[in-house]
Amino acid sequence: MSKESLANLLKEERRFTPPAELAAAANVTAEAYDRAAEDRLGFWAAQARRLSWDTEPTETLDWSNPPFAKWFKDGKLNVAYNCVDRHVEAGHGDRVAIHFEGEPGDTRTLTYAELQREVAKAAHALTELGVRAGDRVAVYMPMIPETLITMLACARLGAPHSLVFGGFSADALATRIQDADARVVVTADGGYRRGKPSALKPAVDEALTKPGTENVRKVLVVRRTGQDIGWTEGRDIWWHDLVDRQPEQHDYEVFDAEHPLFILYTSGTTGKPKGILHTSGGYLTQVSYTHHAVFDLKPETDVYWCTADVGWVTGHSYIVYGPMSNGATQVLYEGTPDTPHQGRWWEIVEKYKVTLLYTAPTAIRTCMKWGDEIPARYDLSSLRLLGSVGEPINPEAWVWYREHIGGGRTPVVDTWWQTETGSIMISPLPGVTEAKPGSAQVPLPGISATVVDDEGREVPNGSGGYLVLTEPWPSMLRTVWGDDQRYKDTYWSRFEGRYFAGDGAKKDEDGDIWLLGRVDDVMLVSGHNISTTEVESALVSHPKVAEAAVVGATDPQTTQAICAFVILRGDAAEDASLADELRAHVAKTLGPIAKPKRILAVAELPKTRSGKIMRRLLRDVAENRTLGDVTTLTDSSVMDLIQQKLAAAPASSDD
Ligand code: 6R9
Repeated sequence: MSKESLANLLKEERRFTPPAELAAAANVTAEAYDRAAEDRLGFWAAQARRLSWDTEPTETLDWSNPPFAKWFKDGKLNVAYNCVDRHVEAGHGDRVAIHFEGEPGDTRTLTYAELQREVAKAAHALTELGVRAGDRVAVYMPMIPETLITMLACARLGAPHSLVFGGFSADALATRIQDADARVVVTADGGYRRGKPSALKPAVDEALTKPGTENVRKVLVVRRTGQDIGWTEGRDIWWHDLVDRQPEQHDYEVFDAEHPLFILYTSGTTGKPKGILHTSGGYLTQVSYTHHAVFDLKPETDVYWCTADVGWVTGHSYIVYGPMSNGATQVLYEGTPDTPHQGRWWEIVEKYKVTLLYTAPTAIRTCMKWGDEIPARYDLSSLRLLGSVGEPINPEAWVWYREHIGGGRTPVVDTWWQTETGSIMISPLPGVTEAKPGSAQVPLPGISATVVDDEGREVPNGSGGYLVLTEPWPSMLRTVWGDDQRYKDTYWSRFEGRYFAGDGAKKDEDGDIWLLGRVDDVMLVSGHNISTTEVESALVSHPKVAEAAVVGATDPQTTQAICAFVILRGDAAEDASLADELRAHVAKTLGPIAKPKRILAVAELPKTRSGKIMRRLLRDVAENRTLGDVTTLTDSSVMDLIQQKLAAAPASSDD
């Protein structure tokens, strides 16, 4: 699928210039691109000065042993000091760090001074449990302040944390504990989700019966829900018994810039999960800079809210380390967007007067499905900037987000990055870039990215291929935990000397980058490569469709046949002509070759907790296979419903 289809998607030529007021006061202006292009390393050395170093680095990058990078290697710092204490020392102790909103409606406010005391106590507590610099701490928690406090306490001690999503099973947790050889687990009895307590501790108990987890000496447990839990004497300790009695001051140690900060596992499609390793100085420099640049944060006046789960990399970089290194005031919400009603998020925006909102396309499309009238009931006029992350945001959802959430005023920044990149890499700058809905557009200042063909040649504007990063960047992963070879093989062997992201992408006529989804998801139909993202975008541009997931199912005639699963908008009926109508719409938008062979209206799509559609599972159902691993799914009953529906629906016969 080529130029014409992309041109079709772009044909409305919707462009949005930055609001004049925002542009005039923007943290970062167009000059940054030039400065970084002239002297990339000098640019990053300047950004490193955003941080407080105990020993200033003199060397910016050591790339003598690629792909193993060392950034700011002779610099020394403490990450937690940078995220908390220094703001208090600068006189901002009374500034709110966290407005916590529990799902049941309980609230808690923590200023930076209070946070400093809580982190100090937690650091003493972990030390009492035997945690030393270098020891790994597994964290299996709900979205509550203690989770952030634990992460910062680990950072303070130089003990890398490894967060595991609360939604993961005991097996998934055990695998991650084993791989990182964690010594302590921090958890809670449970958290609130969808209006009820959802247990966490039983999964920890089960995980710790599995071989390879014997080195876990202690389990620290926050009481959140008060539900009954099992207890292992000598191993389990209540947070309130241990942490509350600790001193409120803690002297921090300084660590090398390359000291490990955290491990975060990505599941990938095959093989055991990869432990992505991030280190301290380079990571903190880039998350701090990108948060400042992309969200235009004004710490004195903005109220920032990132809706991601803290167990996802977005939570690490844009709830904890980026915003807190910048002294932000932010909202932390525990629960789901529709508990107790579908306006909960907008109620929170109104209540805290949120100015900057960062969320995922899947959430935006879900709100589109629920209907425009829900956000319309709330005062969202405090918002001045919206962000998106996690999947390509189709132009229709982008425009809806700007209109119905951003009141038609706010810029929308579509931010492309990965667990592996640590920070945002490709994104508009809100005060600079003329925005194009659906495109992440340009690499940030100091970042070098392009699109190449199979042979690694840079493609001309108007063509597609593979996204690569051509120069090392400060917050890049340093390796796969315990597996340097896998690090090289996965990311640095496909194209010599360049980082292979695994995403398909196109450059449009202006050279702006459009992300097209994972390379593994590209479909082959009668000799044509068709990206799932493009067909999904075409479907969502039809007024009846809120969300779509497309997969290629094996087909004797065409190699693969396009199979589409769609969620309809609130008021759209599923009638007999729907499939034909949608097929005709895709044929018109993208061309007849992209017409889905089967279209199925479903109530929900299988998604991970970070909101990514699990196309692998949809491929399994479309090909009548038993389902692969479903442990990372938010709600596993979704797949049963889809299977039943598919079994009842006749396949379309023409084409
Ligand atoms: C931050 C995060 C990474 C993958 C990435 C890509 C997809 C993320 C995107 C996007 C298009 C965007 N992705 N942001 N695709 N446009 N703005 O999501 O990390 O969970 O590791 O996923 O997500 O496919 O390669 P992670």
